[in-house]
Amino acid sequence: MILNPEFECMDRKQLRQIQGERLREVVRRAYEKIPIYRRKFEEHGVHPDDIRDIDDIVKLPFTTKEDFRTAYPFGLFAVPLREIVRVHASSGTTGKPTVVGYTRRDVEIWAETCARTLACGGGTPDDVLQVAYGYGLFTGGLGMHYGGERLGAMVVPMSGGNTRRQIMLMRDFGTSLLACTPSYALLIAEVADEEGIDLKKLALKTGFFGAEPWTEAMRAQIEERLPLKAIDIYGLSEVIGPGVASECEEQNGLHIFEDHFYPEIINPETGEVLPPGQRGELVFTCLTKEAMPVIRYRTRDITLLDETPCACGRTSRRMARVTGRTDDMLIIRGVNVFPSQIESVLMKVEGIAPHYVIVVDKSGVMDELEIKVEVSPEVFSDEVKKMETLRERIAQEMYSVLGISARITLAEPKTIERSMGKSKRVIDVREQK
Ligand code: DLL
Repeated sequence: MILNPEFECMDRKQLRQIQGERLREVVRRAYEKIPIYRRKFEEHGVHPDDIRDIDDIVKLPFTTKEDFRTAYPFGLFAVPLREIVRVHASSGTTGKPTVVGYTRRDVEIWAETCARTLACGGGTPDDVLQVAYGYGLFTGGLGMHYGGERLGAMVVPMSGGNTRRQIMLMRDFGTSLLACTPSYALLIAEVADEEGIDLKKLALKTGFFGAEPWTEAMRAQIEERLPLKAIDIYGLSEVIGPGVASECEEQNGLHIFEDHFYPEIINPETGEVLPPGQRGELVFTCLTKEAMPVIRYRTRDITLLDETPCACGRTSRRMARVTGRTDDMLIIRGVNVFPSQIESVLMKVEGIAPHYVIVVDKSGVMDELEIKVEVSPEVFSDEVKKMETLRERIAQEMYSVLGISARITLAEPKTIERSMGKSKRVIDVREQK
């Protein structure tokens, strides 16, 4: 089911025209209402009159996380506070959170793009949607909640955690759609195993997983263990929350809801816009947001854009699975290492569970990489030799992919901390030294 075929399947020439009109309007509003934008435009030597169509977007300066910090808490709002009906905030790892605001119309648009997400993955009004993303300042819970209601599904607002209860209600209510982080989906599978509940007997049909990076290998595990169709969904608070892009049932790239969010891919070092198919940093412009019209926001997420047609009939460009962030790349002994590379190696090794932590430390001047990974209960054994062989196999595979050696530590089943929301898998101790 396509929720809004008029826009989701729009002829691309017509779509570009609408994007141009919306850009003109949003740029003017930002310039007139938000002093930070006016100053940035002036410093960059660009005026709203210079923006005629969507191609002119490259004339505009980028917005960064730093701008949100400067504007804390409400300096990026384009409307008076009395028109704001909701705020959310993302927990900054350092310092103040990033605050985002919505007018009534923004909330309506957001509900629609989240409903499009659900429909994109196969959701219908007949479904029961269990929302196990956190409710609160995080956008995941309330975003998918409103999306579910807008679709007409029956929404079960569980929030994250309380896993046994999640499973009980999943069974009793006939949950068919599950929305949570991919790491939490795996914890649900694990707890169901412990409780002796066969998830295969439940009504689960589709999972809407996002808010953190995951891999194809992890998708395969989730689809087998839950079992359901695992759909990758993407979004970020600065742009709106979830509901920015979603895979369809083809599971071949995430359709961007381009009539609201205009994507570009840039070279993160030079800021130059890259052609379709090239990997780089994803940049978004909100074309319709009233409260916080974010222009050319640098997400730091790394992906590429695919312009080829999709069998589902939607005409929007698709973004590839996010493989990492420009700021999550670890430099270890001079070698660039992405956590997603480590995860894909681990997922291929039989006998280990999808729970791991990456610890980077320094011993003297040398960087040290340690990967702690859990062994699955079936394979875990007291036989030192068996465990040693497994450890060596992982170390070898890791070396062949990363090009540097890593210390592999095998952990006993269920000893690595589980996450109910976004998981934190990288601990860089060097930062604290
Ligand atoms: O995580 C919004 C969201 C909620 C998306 C629920 C999907 C589902 P933030 O807390 O602002 O917003 O974090 C945004 O999370 O820049 C990415 O780095 C990461 N991220 C989100 N979705 C994905 C995904 C929400 N599907 C940041 N794959 C983004 C990889 C993702 N990373």
